[in-house]
Amino acid sequence: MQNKNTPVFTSAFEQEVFEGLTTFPKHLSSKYFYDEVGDKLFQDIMAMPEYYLTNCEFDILENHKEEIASLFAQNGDPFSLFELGAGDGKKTKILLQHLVDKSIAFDYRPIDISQNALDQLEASLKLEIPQVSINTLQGTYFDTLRDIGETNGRRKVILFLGSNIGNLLHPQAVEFLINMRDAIHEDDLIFMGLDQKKNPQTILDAYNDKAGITEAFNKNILSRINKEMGGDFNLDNFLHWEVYDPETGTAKSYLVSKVEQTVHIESLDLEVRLKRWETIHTEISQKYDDEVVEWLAEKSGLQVVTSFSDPEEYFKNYVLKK
Ligand code: AVJ
Repeated sequence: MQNKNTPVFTSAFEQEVFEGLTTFPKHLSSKYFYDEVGDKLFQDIMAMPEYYLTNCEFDILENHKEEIASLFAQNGDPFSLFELGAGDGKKTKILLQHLVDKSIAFDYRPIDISQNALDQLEASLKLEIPQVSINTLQGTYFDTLRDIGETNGRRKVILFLGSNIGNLLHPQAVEFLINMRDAIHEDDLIFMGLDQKKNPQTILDAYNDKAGITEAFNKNILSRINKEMGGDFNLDNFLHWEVYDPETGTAKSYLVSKVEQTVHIESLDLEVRLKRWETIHTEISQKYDDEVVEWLAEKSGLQVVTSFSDPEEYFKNYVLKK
């Protein structure tokens, strides 16, 4: 398949770029959207009116914080609040503030792939809610789940907000949930936000904003290849294209080549040829309903304890345990 010798990769990112661009159909992983520029673009996305997910989850946390906090606190033993993919922590701060106000004993352990995001989160928390004891951990979900599993002592609550698991296909999501299950004990909880199936137009609009922020976010992976691997992608030669399949609940993002082109990536010693209208698949954003969540939980050896929703049921936060 490969028309070049496989180069020596200096990172997983390089290896995945090489593999994704030397296969058919081409693909790149959305986990590489997030450098400093990508983090900022995602914050801009969360602030867009079309991207309802953030506001819905914010409202759910705001409206149900009492109930959520007492679920987390259980019998009052101190617990560790882990958060996978913490990002800017904007929504989490509602819970953190409430836990502090209720004098509930906990420490906060946000995890993110982006050290930049963690630094910003830690700095802002020191200013806004200085009572919170915070320990950041940089890494991928898979690495850090192992670390969580090896952390002994306090009861654990793992936050996984923002429908972040939606970037995974169901089999990978199950694998991931099994890893989560292995990282927790009987009394521990998982609190997971999952975007719900709804009017397909609403979903499409959330991933296809007129201002082009999502387009810039999607194309940031090409910018990163340009910057970090000496690529010469011309971003104007690509269209951002979003599709949503209401049957499967899967939203998919593509970069579509508007022209026949050859791209050179220096550090991979790679020439990438793209035909006119050829696609690079970059992201899935899976949408769920209660039945699918029950099924995922069951496949992963987890139980759904309860869930919280906004009035329109656009978004739900599920509480899971072993
Ligand atoms: C951060 C994975 C939840 O899929 O909705 C936003 C990322 N992509 N707009 C999502 C994203 C395009 C987002 N997640």
